Amino acid sequence: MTLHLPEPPVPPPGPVPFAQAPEAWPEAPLSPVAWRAVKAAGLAAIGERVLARERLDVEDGIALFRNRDLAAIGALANHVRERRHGDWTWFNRNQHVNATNVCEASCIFCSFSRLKTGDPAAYTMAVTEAVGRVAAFSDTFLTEVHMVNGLNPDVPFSYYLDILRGWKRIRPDVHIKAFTAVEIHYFAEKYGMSYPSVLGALTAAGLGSLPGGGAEIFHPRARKKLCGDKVDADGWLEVHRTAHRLGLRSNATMLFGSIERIDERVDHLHRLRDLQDQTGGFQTFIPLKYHNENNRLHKLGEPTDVDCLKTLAVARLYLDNFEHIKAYWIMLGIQLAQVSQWFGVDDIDGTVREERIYHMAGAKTPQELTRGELMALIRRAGRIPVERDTLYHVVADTAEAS
Ligand code: V47
Repeated sequence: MTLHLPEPPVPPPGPVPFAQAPEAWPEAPLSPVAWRAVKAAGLAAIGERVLARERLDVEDGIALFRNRDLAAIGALANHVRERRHGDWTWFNRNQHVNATNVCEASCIFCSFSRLKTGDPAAYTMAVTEAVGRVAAFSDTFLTEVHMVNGLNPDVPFSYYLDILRGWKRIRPDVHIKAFTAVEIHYFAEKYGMSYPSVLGALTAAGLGSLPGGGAEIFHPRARKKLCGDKVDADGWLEVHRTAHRLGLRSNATMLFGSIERIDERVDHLHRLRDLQDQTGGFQTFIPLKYHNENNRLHKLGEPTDVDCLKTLAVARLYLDNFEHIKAYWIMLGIQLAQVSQWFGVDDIDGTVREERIYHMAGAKTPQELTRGELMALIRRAGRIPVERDTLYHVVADTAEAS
């Protein structure tokens, strides 16, 4: 089916301002002990640039990943994290919905999708069911619904518009963060629309921002192996560029710890930093740890905790124009999410409720944490919990730090 919708108006290009000024926090010096560790790790030159707020280059990124001294890398990342956010760690109250897992793409790391309608465990919720998932919690405080889906060839574009409209009807105040760039690209191809018209129609129906999924690894060698039949890096980045131009904020992810090389991780970070320089529209970077159950890469081990912490820390150091680095507690585990707050992380995502993608890939974390549990896990890690909405406004009566 082809929908012919008018192109939405395009605001003038230009950077979108950060929600919070990077200079918001006074800079504390790196402790002498930490600096000695940085020097002993052979990272003095990189450390000096970090302290001077100078940009790291590709070779620095590779050197950091190759360096074995996690404590030294973490100390630098923590310095940057505290420079931007002090002791605050952000979280939100959100709900995840995956309306369909039917997916034309065959990404070898994915445990969630099913190729065809009718395959065992394939599902497509009726619009009323998807709307009902949010309606069921109408007495619970919520600021965000997060939806991502498979690339389902059997539903019309109106299916997604109706879900968004249904949610807005029952929860007009809730921000809807939905559809990866891969889905937006798929809608454009399948329904014969441009990126701006897809995004314009979804926004008119209630979409508030884009999540960061589908980025995987941008480098063509790894991408071809991991997910060769979905949109390439340029397409993914172009969708986000378009979203930012239309005034939508978005997130970015990187699937790490499967078959990618270190230089491919740095290439990935570099491409994101480049686009952020041009648009300023990314809010948060979320490194996603590869999970190995129930997918075609199951023979691979999962990345170690050391690798997870290092990846979060290097991301904090390399992405000097990203305001937030998120440790998604669902995929990292609660304890590592706590530790990560000393390795560059300032956000741990939200209450979540009903997560499928990671639990089908073997995640052992709970399906949901309450606001109290999230706040306790942040406090026990020695940080101050601050509840936010999707766009990082402090939720008024829960500003613990103010
Ligand atoms: O795009 C799928 C990844 C992503 C596996 O924007 C896997 O706030 C590891 O993007 N092992 C979807 N990773 C989740 C996502 C996300 C999550 C939380 C917050 C936000 C945000 C975005 O999950 C996919 C893919 O990269 N993924 N399967 C797996 N076996």
